[in-house]
Amino acid sequence: NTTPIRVAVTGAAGQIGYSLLFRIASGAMFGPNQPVILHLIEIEPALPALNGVVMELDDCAFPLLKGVVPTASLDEGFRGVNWALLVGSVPRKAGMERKDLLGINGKIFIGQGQAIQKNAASDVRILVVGNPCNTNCLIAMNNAPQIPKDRWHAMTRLDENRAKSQLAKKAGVDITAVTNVAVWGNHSSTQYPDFVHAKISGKGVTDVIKDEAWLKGDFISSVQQRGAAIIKARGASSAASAANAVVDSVASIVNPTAPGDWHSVCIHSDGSYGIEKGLITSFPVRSDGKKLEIVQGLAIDPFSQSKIDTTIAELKEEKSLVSDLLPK
Ligand code: NAX
Repeated sequence: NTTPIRVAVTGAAGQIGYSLLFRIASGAMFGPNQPVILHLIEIEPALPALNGVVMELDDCAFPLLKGVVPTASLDEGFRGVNWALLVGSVPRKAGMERKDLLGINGKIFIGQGQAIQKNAASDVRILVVGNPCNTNCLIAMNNAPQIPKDRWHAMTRLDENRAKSQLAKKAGVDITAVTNVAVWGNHSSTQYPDFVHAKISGKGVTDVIKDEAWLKGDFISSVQQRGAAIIKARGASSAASAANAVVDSVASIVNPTAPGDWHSVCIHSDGSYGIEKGLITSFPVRSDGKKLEIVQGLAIDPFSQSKIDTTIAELKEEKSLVSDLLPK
C-alpha cells in the first residue's frame, strides 16, 4: 500500500518523542514498505524545540517519510490521521496530589478526544502513553462517543517487555524464549505482571524458574518499580524503552499475533474476567491483523486474583476521581 499512513504524536518535542519519531519514520512501526506522514502536536512554548526535531527528521532523509505537520492546533494535528499516539502530558510536580495530576491531565484528554472525533480519519486508532494513561484514555474515549470503543488503547507494553527481560535473565535464556507474558490492570505500581501463564521455551515459567518466592516477590516488584529505578539511575524517566514499547504496541495491533502467544495492552473491558465493563484495563490480547480479542479462559489462581483485584480497585478509584470529566 503506497498511501501514506498519517500518524499524530502529541508531546512530539518531549523525551519519548525524540526516540519515537525516528523509529516511525524509519519503518519500524508499519514496516519497510509503508510510507508515513507525521503530525507533530505540541503546546505553543515547545514549538521552537519541535522545529529542531523537524530539522533532524529532514536531515535523516528517510525514504518512507512523505510529510511532517508540526502544529499547536489540535484540529490541524488530528486532521485525517489514522493513528493518534497521545504521548504528551504534564508531569507530576513536587507537592502535587495524584488527584491534581488526574484533573490537570484529564482536562487535556477531553480536548484531545473531542478533536480526534472531529478531525481524524474514519479508521482512526488511538494509543495513550501519557500518564496516568489508563484514565487519560478513559476520559478521551468518553469524550469521543462516535469513535467505536475498540479503537482505544493505553500502553502497558513497556511493563510486558520489562517482565520478559527479567524472566529471561533469571532463567538464563535468550529473550526470544519468553512468551505469553500478560500484564493485568493499571499501568502503575499496582499492575500485575502474570508469571503464572508465562512460558519459557514453551514450558510454564514455574516449571523452569523453581523459585516461587522470587516470582511472587522481587520479580513482581522489580517490574512495578522499574520506572522509578530508571529515574534514579538516569536522572530522567524511561524514554527510548518507552518509545520502543510504542512501536511494539502498534506493530502487535496491526499484525497477526504469533500462534499461541499473546501480548499486553490496555483496552475497554467487555466484562471479561469479571472486570468492570468500560474500564481501560490491561489484558492479554491477540490480533488477527485487524481486530484485537481478549484471550479467554485463563485459569486465575487465588494469588493472581488478589493482585488483579488490587489493580482494578485502583482503576475504579481513578475513574471516580475524574467522574466530573466523563460525560453522563
Ligand atoms: P516529556 O516531559 O519529556 O515530554 C512531554 C511533552 O509533552 C513535552 O514536550 C510537553 O511540551 C508536551 N505536552 C504537554 N502538554 C501537552 C499537550 N496538552 N498537548 C501536546 N503536547 C503536550 O515527557 P516524556 O518523557 O516524553 O513522557 C511523556 C509521557 O509518557 C509522560 O506522561 C510519562 O509519564 C509517560 N510515560 C508512559 C509510559 C507508559 O508505559 N505508559 C512509560 C514512559 C513514560 O513514563
